[in-house]
Amino acid sequence: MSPFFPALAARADRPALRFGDRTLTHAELADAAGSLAARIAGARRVAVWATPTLDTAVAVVAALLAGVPVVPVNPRSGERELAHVVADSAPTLVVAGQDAVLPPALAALERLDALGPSAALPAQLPAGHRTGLPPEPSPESPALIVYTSGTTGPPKGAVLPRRALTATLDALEDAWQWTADDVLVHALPLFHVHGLILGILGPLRRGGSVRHLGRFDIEGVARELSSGATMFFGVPTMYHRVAEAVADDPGLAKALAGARLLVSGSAALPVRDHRRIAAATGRRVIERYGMTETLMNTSVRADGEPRAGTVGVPLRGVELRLVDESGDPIEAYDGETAGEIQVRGPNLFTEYLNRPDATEAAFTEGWFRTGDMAIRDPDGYLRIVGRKATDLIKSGGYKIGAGEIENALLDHPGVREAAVTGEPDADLGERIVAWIVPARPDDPPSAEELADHVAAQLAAHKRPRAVRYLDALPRNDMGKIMKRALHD
Ligand code: MCA
Ligand code: AMP
Repeated sequence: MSPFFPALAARADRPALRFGDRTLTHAELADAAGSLAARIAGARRVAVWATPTLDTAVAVVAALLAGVPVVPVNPRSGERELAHVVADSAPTLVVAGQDAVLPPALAALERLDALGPSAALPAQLPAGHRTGLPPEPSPESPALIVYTSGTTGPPKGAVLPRRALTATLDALEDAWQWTADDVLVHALPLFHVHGLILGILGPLRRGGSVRHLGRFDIEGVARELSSGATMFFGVPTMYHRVAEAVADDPGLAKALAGARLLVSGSAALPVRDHRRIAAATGRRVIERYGMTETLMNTSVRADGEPRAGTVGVPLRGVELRLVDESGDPIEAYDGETAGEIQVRGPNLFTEYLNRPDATEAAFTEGWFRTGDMAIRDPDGYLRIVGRKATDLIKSGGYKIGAGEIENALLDHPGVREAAVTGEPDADLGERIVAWIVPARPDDPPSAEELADHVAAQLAAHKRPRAVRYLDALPRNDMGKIMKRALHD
C-alpha cells in the first residue's frame, strides 16, 4: 500500500513544518515521528493535547504512522467538555508537548512527550527506526476522531478513516493544483479538520511545507506571504479582519497580491469582504465547503472562475445532490431552487463514536444529510443559502450547539431559565447570545460571570458574547421556547 506521507518515506531534505523558530524537514520529521510512532504502536487510541505547536503535528503524524487512531483535544476545553471527550473516546495514551500541564482528566493516562525540549531540535532526536511499526494500515481503519457539536447534547466524535483523509487531500491537490512547491501559512487551531487535516496533513502529504503562526495576526500572514509562503488558509473572521485592514496597508495588499492561493472556509465569507480584498489586492479569495463528517465537498478550482458568494463545484470523487423538503432530488440548476445538500463519496466519515443512533439518523439511502441549504447556478457552482437547524451557530468558524450552552448556563446557580441564539456579527459571522431568566431578579449574574462559567465548562469559543435578561422566556402552548420571538 502506498504511504500516507510519501515525502516522509523518501526522507526528503526539504522543509516540512515550521512553528516559530522550531522547524523540521521531512527527513527530520520522519525520524522524530518514526521514533514516537514506535512507542505509540499497539495503543488502542491516543489523545493528542492539540496546542498550536510543532509537538501536535509530530504527535499526529506519529500516530498515523503507527496506525493508532488520534483524538485531538482542544487544550482550552472546559472541565465538562474534556470529561466527555475523554470518557467517550477512552484513549489509553496521551501525547503532549514537554512543557504542557495536563488537567486531571488526562493526567491519569500514560503520557508521552511529543519531542524533546526545543533546544534539542533536531540534533538530539533519536534516529528514526520504523522497526516495530506495523505496515501501512488499511484505508478503512480509523485515523482521527474529531469532536463536533450538534444542536443538543455533548459533542459527537466523528470517526474519520484514512481513506477519507487521502481522498480529500488528493481531491484538493487536483482542485487547487497543490504541489510540493507550495508553502502554506495558517493560524488555525489544530483540533479541527480545517487546521489539522487541511493545514498540517495537507502540506505534508504533498511534500510541501507549512508555517504555523501560533496565533492569528495580520502582520504574521503578510510577513510569511512576503517571504516565500504561497498559500493562506483562514476562516471568514480572519479574512474579515484582513478586509478591514488591507485598504490602508500597502504591505499587506502586496503580500496578498503575491500569493498563489487564498482559501477561505468553515463558514460563509461575506461578498463585501470578498470585494474589499479583491479591490485592494487584485486577488480573489476562493471558498471551499466542508464539514467535519464529510471533509471537503466542493471548492472553487484554481483553474476555474472565482465567484464571490459561491463554494464552487463538487470535488473529484464527491457525489452531491440537493433534495427538497419531501426528500426528492432537485434536478434544477437554476440559481434559485433551494434544497438540502446531501453527499456521498470516499471523503465521508464512517460513524459517530458510540452513537449508532446518531449515525443512522445522519444518512438517508447512503447519502449524508449535511443540514446545509444551497442553490445551484446553471454551471454547477453551489451557493450556500442557510442551514436547516437554527440551533447550530457558526461563530468565528467554530460550530457550536445552542443546547450544549443552555445546559451549561442552567448549571449556574444564578440562572433559572436560559435560551441561546446566534445573532449576525460582522467579525464572527454569528455571535452567541444568552437569554437569561435570573434566579434572583434583584441580583442577576453578570455577563462576564456567565461567559467565564461557559468557558470553564465547555470552551472559550462557546462563551456568550452578549447576555440579555428577561422576566420570562417566550413559550408556546406546549411550553416550548419560541426562539424567533426572542429577537423581537
Ligand atoms: C476570552 N478568552 C477566554 C475568555 N474570554 N478564555 C477563558 N475564559 C474567558 N471568559 C480567551 C480566548 O480563548 C482567546 O485566547 C482570547 O481570550 C481571545 O478570544 P476570542 O475573543 O474568542 O478570540 P476571537 O477573536 O473570537 O477569535 C477569532 C478567531 C477564532 C481567531 C478567528 O475564532 C478561530 O481561531 N477560529 C477558527 C475556528 C476553526 O478552526 N474552525 C474550523 C472548524 P487566545 O488568544 O490565547 O487563543 S470547521 C471545520 O473544520 C470544517 C471541516 C471546515 O469546513 O473547515
Ligand atoms: P463543522 O461541523 O465545524 O465541521 O462545520 C461544518 C459547517 O460549516 C458546514 O456544515 C457549513 O454549514 C459550514 N461551512 C463550511 N465551509 C463553508 C463555506 N465555505 N461557506 C458556508 N458555510 C461553510
